[in-house]
Amino acid sequence: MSNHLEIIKEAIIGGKHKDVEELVRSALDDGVSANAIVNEAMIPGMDVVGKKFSNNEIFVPEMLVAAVTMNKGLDILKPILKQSGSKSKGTIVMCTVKGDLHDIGKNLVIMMLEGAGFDVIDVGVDTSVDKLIDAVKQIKPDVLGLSALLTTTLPEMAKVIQSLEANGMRGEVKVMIGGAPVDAAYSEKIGADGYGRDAAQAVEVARRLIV
Ligand code: B12
Repeated sequence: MSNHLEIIKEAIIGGKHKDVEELVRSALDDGVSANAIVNEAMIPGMDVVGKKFSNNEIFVPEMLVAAVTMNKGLDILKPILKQSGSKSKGTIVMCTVKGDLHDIGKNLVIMMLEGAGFDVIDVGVDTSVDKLIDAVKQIKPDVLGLSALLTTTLPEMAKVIQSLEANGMRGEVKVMIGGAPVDAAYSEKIGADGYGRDAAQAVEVARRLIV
């Protein structure tokens, strides 16, 4: 079993986007859980990619092909992780904030939230404050989830909260934030309602916020 996980991790690191679907299917066929594939192979693989990028061992094209590989693998796992048929536990609007194109973490959070029975509306990446205000007005979600991976896009999270306040909407929706540069202190500083370190914590935070 651990052999499957090691091979999938290496496929992410090496950007083997043509092989990943078959590798994931083969692991599932041999009884490896979708959760293990995500948490013990794919995410650790992306961590290695990040470290290599930081050390100038790889560059944006390699990072991109690793991301494509990750997303192809996730596409296969999505229906398995998604819970069906149960009553919705609440509605969540999710996005990556303006200026930020990273969506792997957001997509994982969405998969886990859906798996836990929430209805999730994905408004995409590079999402402007105005688009989010419109989405909250129209969809009336219980929770607005914001993802950011760049230190330069973090301030967008504060802008969203300020704009909700300015529009008299802050009381209508809880705001949950996450992404690699985000932490609990930042969440408190900008007045968010919750912060999750990973997709599993995102589910815990959403459960706590929707009572
Ligand atoms: C893949 C990747 C890319 C891909 C993105 C493809 C895609 N479709 O997402 C591409 C190649 C496009 C890319 C581009 C860039 N990237 Co990039 N990228 C990465 C990389 C390697 C992995 C990110 C990732 O997917 N991680 C895996 C997921 C599962 O983890 P995650 O996103 O953190 O999400 C988890 C948690 O944070 C949490 N979470 C996430 N969102 C939310 C939301 C909520 C509400 C909650 C509760 C939780 C939560 O749960 C998730 C699941 O567990 C990281 C390095 C790293 N290790 O983080 C760099 C990294 C983020 N990138 C970086 C940089 C610099 C860039 C570029 C500026 C490079 C360039 N010179 O062009 C551009 C910026 C483009 C843009 N405008 O967004 C830097 C950021 C540095 C910084 N401090 O700001 C990093 C850290 C690399 C580095 N070490 O320097 N990147």
